[in-house]
Order: sequence, then structure tokens, then C-alpha cells
Amino acid sequence: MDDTQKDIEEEGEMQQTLVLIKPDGLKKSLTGNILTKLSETRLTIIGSRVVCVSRELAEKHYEQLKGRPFFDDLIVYIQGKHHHCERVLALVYQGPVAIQKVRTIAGATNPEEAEPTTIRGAYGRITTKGVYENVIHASSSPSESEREIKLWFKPEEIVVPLYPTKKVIKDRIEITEWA
Ligand code: FUP
Repeated sequence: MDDTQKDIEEEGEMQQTLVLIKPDGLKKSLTGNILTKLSETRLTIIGSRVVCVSRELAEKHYEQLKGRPFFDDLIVYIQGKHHHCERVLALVYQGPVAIQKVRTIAGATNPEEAEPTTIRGAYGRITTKGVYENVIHASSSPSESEREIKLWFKPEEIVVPLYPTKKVIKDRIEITEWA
């Protein structure tokens, strides 16, 4: 039995999870603190990107929340428009029971209800408009993590093979290369 199989037997199902360090986390220079906290999970980072979030990407990411009263503010927030910092750091973590491990360290959605030692408890706040600026997103289930990872990452941006891929030849597509 190799080490990975041993981990799965001892610790549970091998999973991937999408983590977003949201614009408030970047603006407040919390990236290092958040990554240090997440390293307590002993999970492996298998992908990372700094992303300028378009409205389309934001709406697809939060598609299940469409229609909720806070939806429009949430889309503006995740695009960084509240923080003059239109960036999100997207990461994929992998390891046994990754989804629950990251959500436990992230804490409750509402930063006021989150344990003070969690990321959201320590660094989150609720704006006067009632939007939870909770610093971090973490996938909630295996089906959501697959949907979200495919939304935020291309296959070649993840360092291990995760999901089935296909080869397509795209004609007349303009790409930008280093000059
Ligand atoms: P979570 O899985 O913990 O990120 O929680 P949800 O998917 O329910 O919520 C997604 C985001 O919506 C939260 F990160 C913050 C925002 N939200 C609010 O602003 N107000 C609410 O009442 C609920 C969620």
C-alpha cells in the first residue's frame, strides 16, 4: 500500500475543494495568514490563480443564490468593487476529506457566528448593508467542488489529472503570447 492509499484508508475519501481568497482578504493583506491557517489541514495545493472576476464568472459561481436579496451585493463584492481590488486568489486543495477540513477552518458563513479561531471568525465582518464579507469561499460538497473547479480552472492549470478531458481543435481563436 503506498502512502496515498494509506491516507485514504486512515483518514477518509480523497477530495478536492475550491478555495477563494476574496477581495477583502487580499485588500487587507491577509493572504499569508489565511494560507498559514489552511496549512493546518495538511492538504496539498494542486492549482492556484489570481483572477480578475468578471460579472459572468461571479454569477455562475453563485448561481444557486440567484434571487436572494443579497445576490447583487454579493456579485459586486466578489468582483472586488467594494475594495478597489478586483482580484481573487483561487486555489484547489486536495487530500482526504478536504471539503470538510477546509470548511471547518473557514468557519460559519456569517462571520459573527463563526468561531473566533476560524478564518471568517477572525477576519470577517458584516457590512452596514448586511453583506457578509467573510474573506474566503470554500466548496460545500463534492459535486459543488467539481462544478466550481471546472468553472475557475482549465485542465492544464491543475497539476494532477482530476476529471475526464477531451482534445478540441479551435480555429481562428486569437490568443495573447509574450512578444
Ligand atoms: P458558504 O457556503 O459558507 O460560502 O455560504 P453560502 O453559499 O450560503 O453563501 C455564499 C455567500 O453569500 C457568503 F459567503 C456570503 C453571502 N451571504 C450573505 O451575504 N448573506 C447571507 O445571508 C448569506 C450569504
